[in-house]
This record gives sequence, C-alpha cells and structure tokens, in this order.
Amino acid sequence: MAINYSERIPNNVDLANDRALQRALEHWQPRFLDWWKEMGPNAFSSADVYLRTATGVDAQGWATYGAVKMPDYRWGIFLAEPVPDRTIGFGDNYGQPAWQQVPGELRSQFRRIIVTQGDTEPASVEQQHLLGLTCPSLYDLRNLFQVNVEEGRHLWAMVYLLHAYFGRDGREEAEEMLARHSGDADKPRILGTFNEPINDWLSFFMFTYFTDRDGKFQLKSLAESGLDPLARTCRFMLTEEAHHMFVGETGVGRVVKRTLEVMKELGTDDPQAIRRHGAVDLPTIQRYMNFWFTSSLDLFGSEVSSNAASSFANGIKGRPDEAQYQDHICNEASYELETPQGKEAVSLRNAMNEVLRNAYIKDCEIGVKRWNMQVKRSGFDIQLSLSSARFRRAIGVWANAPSDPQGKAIGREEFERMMPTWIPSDEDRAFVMSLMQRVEEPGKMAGWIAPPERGINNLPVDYEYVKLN
Ligand code: BYC
Repeated sequence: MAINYSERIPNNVDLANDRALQRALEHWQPRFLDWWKEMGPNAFSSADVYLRTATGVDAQGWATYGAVKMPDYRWGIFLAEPVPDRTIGFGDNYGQPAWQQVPGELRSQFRRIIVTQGDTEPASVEQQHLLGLTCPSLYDLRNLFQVNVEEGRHLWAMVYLLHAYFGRDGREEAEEMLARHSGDADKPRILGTFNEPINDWLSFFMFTYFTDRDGKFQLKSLAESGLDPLARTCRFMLTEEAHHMFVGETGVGRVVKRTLEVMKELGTDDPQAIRRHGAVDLPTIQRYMNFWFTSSLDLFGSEVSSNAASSFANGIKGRPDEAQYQDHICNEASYELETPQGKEAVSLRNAMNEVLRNAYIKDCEIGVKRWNMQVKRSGFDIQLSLSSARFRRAIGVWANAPSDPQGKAIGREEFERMMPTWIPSDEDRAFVMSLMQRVEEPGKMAGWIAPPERGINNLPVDYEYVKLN
C-alpha cells in the first residue's frame, strides 16, 4: 500500500476521492505548520536532518532515510493495511464485524479518547521545544528531531480521525489541539505528565523511556478497537513509537555507562566526587526515574474506572494483545485490587486501567534490569529500581495515601519533608542543567554521556546527522 506523495497531504486513505475531507484537512494544515514553527524545534528550521520518513506502511516502505529540513517533513495520514473481515475482539459486541463508521451512540466516548490521545502528541513537542540548543551530540540531536516530527505525525493521525468521522465537532477539536499548550496556566494539556517541563536531556531520556511506553500500551489497546480506522492508525503509530522508547532506554543506559566509567576512574561512588567530574551520580538518576515513572503511572487513570469499564464493554478500547486472553467478554470476572483500605474485589471491566498499568510496569522493568546489569558488571553494589505504584500518585486510590518509594504508608509531614530526597530537588535540577552544553562536532559526546554503540541506519556514530547550516 504505497503512500501517495504527490498530494499536498501524503496519505494512503485515498483522500483525493473525498473532496470535502481533503479541503477540511488542507485548511488545518497551515495552522499545524504555524504551530510547528512557533512551538516546535524552531531554532533548527534550516538544518538538514537525517530523518526517516514513511513511504509505505509495509516493512520495506516505512523507514526511508534522507536529509530533510524539518519544516519540509511530509506529515501525512498513514493507516496500517486492513485485516480482511476483521471482527470486534472484546466486550459486548465480541465477534461482530468491526465498524468502518462510528456508531452514533458511542460518538462522544470515542471522541473523548481520540482527543485525549491526540493531545499528548503536540504536547510532547512543546515540552521538548528548546532541548536542541543543549544537545549532547549530533546523533542525539537527530534522534530528538526524529521523535518530534513523528509526534507531529501522530497528531495528524488523530486529527484525521476527528475530521473524517466526527464532523463539525471533530473539526473544532482539531483546532483545540493547537490551542492548548503544555504548561499553559489557562489552557494546559489534558493529562498531567504532558504539562511537566523537559528542560534537560536526562528528563528527555526518562520521558521517552517511561512516558512513551505509556503511549505504547495505550496505542496497543486502541489498536484492538472495534473502530477499524482507529485500530489501523494505532497499529502504524506503534511501528514509529518503538524508536522513541529505544532512544529512552539507550539514552539512560549511556548516562549510566558514563557514570560507571567515572566511578571506576575515581574509585568511589561519592555523588559529589562524581558530580565534580561532570557525570550524573546514580542516586540522581534514581530520583529522575522516580519522578517520571510515578508521573507516567497516573496516565493510566484510576484503578477503578467506570469510563474504562464502558470503553471495554462497548468495544472502544481493549487490552494490549487482547488475543493472549481466554475471556474477551469479562462481564463476570473480578479483579483483586490493593487499596489503602486493604484488598478489594472489583469487576474486571472496572479494573481495566489497572490491568494496563500492571502490564506497563512489567515492561518498564526490562530496561531497568539492563541498566543494573551494567552496574553489576562494573563491580558496584548499587541497584536502580522502580518505585512502588503507590508512591507519589495524583490519580486513583493511592492519590491521598502518602507513602515512601517502597510503598510503605507514612505521615503527610514525613512525605513532604522527604520528597526532595526521592525526586529531583531544585539543586539536582540545577546541577543537571549545568551539564547541558551543546556539542555539535560530529562524533563528539558531552562528558556526562557515553557514545552509542552504533549509528543510525548502519552509518557510523561520527556521521554528521544534523547539518546545522
Ligand atoms: N492527568 O475514570 P478515570 C502518548 C482524568 S501517551 C490528568 O480514571 P479514564 C505519548 C480523566 O481524563 C498515551 N487527568 O479516567 C507519550 C478523567 O477526566 P474527565 C496517551 C487525568 O477515562 C509520549 C478523570 O481523570 N493516550 O501517546 O478511565 C509522547 C477520571 O479518570 C489523568 C491515552 O491516554 C492524568 N494523568 O482513563 C507522546 C489514551 N488520568 O474525562 C505521546 C486515551 C485520568 O472525567 N485516553 N485523568 O474530565 C484514555 O484511554 C483515558 O482517557 C485515560 C484515563 C487512560 C487517560
């Protein structure tokens, strides 16, 4: 299924044959570009960036590489190939043909979920708006921009659905996507994490490790949706998303590696000595992990959610890899939930957010294990870890239950007093910021991060991935 690049909006949805939709999207396109120029990585508009662009949605076509100036990147609409005779895989409509249009009675629920998903995409570009100015290498700069243009494309994916299936309401929502802004006091982004500043690269790597991974799980559950165009859009988005998490996992891994080199060289794990040597001590890395992991846990919503139950029942949002389960209806099963008041059995449908969150936590553990292997191989007796899912929660049953990072209940006063030792303090942030100096010589790395093991698309690490012009 080739993508038609001769049109103003590249697409594989036969846009040329739906003139009204095409006109509506062509009307939105210049607004998107204005937003990109204002809120995107605008200091680098004239740079040539070695980017991958999709030219097809199959294995051969979706990763074509070449030098592109970001404002000329071809944002478009790409859906994965349809599955012939696809049926709905879960909920009360199990086994019925997947929908090609939105059922009238589910319209507002679908719209709400598509808007929430869509809102995160431009939010992340806004959060990362200034990061390029302090890149640790051209390799990293290119990865940042790859992530940014693809988040822009993921916004296109959701805006296409809003325009194509939700009429005037959808068009209004598409406008609002560009009117809310990350961290804006009056019109913030919808979900908490997407209003947190990302001013330094350690935060960027944590965000791409922890928060993009929430994206993976949310997209996987929407890829199961009974609404076929939504499912196909999300399936294609997931191919792009994998690179974002790679950037996070290898990014944190390279920071850890450099720290271990400094620890070996100095023969100490003293944080101040390591900092004086220009690397990030492991306890600081742990605090950054605590911050972004706990914030991302909130993105799954409340443990008990009637919204989640009705999304599942109605065939709107399934579980990641729904085929792995025996029971796709879940109207009788229950789920044992831990709450501050003790164990509580709730209906499985009501606990769907928690099912997703637990799958996410397991996935987060994989990278942490890899980082810890590096520490162990270096001969140090320190381990990084994920905090408890009860810690520092703002959404759900644990929201007003102060605990330490291990999940042990503590008093509010102790919780507040200890917080600067559990998540980055102002001093930690100032120190990490002080390391953020731009390195722009091909192949050179900032002193706080190790080089990557290999370059992009079989090119050497010292390739000039961004020509700054
Ligand atoms: N912050 O019934 P509940 C990604 C709201 S990341 C603020 O528990 P529900 C990406 C909730 O909206 C993936 N508010 O919620 C990553 C609701 O408000 P309303 C993003 C929150 O509906 C990196 C109220 O609390 N995709 O793609 O069961 C870079 C009651 O909550 C938060 C999606 O999220 C929060 N953290 O589930 C770029 C998928 N959490 O409506 C991109 C679409 C909850 O009552 N969204 N609230 O005013 C959903 O599936 C669901 O909306 C949620 C929440 C999972 C978010």
